[in-house]
Amino acid sequence: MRTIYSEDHRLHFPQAELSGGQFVTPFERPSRVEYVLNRLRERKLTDIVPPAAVDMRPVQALLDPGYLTFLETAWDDWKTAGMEGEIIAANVPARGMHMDRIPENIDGKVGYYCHASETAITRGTWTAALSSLACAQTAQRHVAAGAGSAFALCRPPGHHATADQYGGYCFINNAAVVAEMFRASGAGRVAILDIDFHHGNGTQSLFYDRSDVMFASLHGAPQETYPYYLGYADETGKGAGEGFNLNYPMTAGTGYGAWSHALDDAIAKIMAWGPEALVISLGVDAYKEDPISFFKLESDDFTDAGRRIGRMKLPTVFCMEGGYAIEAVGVNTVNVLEGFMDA
Ligand code: SP5
Ligand code: ZN
Repeated sequence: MRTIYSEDHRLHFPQAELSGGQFVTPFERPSRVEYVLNRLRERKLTDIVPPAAVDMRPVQALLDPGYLTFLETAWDDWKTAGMEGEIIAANVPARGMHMDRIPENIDGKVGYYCHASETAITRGTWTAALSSLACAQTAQRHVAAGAGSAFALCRPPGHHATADQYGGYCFINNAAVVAEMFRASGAGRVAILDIDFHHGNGTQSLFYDRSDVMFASLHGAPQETYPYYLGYADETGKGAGEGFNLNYPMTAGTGYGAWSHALDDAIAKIMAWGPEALVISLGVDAYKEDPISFFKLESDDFTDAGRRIGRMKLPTVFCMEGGYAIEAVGVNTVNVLEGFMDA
């Protein structure tokens, strides 16, 4: 399986993440990717290529153009306004306030376009986010051209980003753009299966009223963990999209027994629908040692999960999402890919 990778991800490395009332080194940091690259090489998965140029057309179609302009210009606007530090949202349009009026002031704009203030924007964030997107797009073209699968080693990740909000370490929803590109390249039905520990709120929101893209997510229950305000089992889609959104929230301490049961259910429902392409939001933060998560998967479980996904026998693009037990991220990620190829 080919890996698409760009070193430009390194341009996104904020100094700080707001966590537990303190500023800490972000959990989502550049070294995560180094562990994945090292493990790919160790396992001789050495077909690692840089992405082609990003294509903004499918992105403009799916995401809010004002949001994209904001991401592109936020750093300069922040500095021009005399702000000393990195961009961190200090305000949000909360209950009872206007949700649809965009302030002119950059501090106000930041809150309008952000849903989680743990995520900072810094000088290189936009370039890095575009390079991450480019990896996903190149992987999609490779698979659309007939390769059975591809791995987009995306960083920063994407599945928490909506049409007009960043957060959860995500800026552009790579997996959603890949699904949209599969639709544009002729697939009538596309499934997105999200196995990151966190609910893929961004992806869900982008396709919630659509029947051409099915979204399934296995994640920590929103009562107990980020993103807190979405990801309940009764969110099944709306309008034409009713029945095309599947959430599997699970409680703290969930191990591979219950988790793989949910995976099998999601896979069965996806297969019964008959999609022509599959996008995997590949986070490995369901791992037992993950510092911000609470599932109990072992490294071998990721191999088994990959095998179950591989048995779907669908053209598949893997987009890297989360995973913060840094030294195990490489093994766990590559285990999924090897299980997939072994199926
Ligand atoms: C892509 C992805 O996995 N995003 C995850 C975003 C999680 N945001 C909330 C992080 C909360 C960290 N607080 C940790 C306290 C640890 N004791
Ligand atoms: Zn996650």
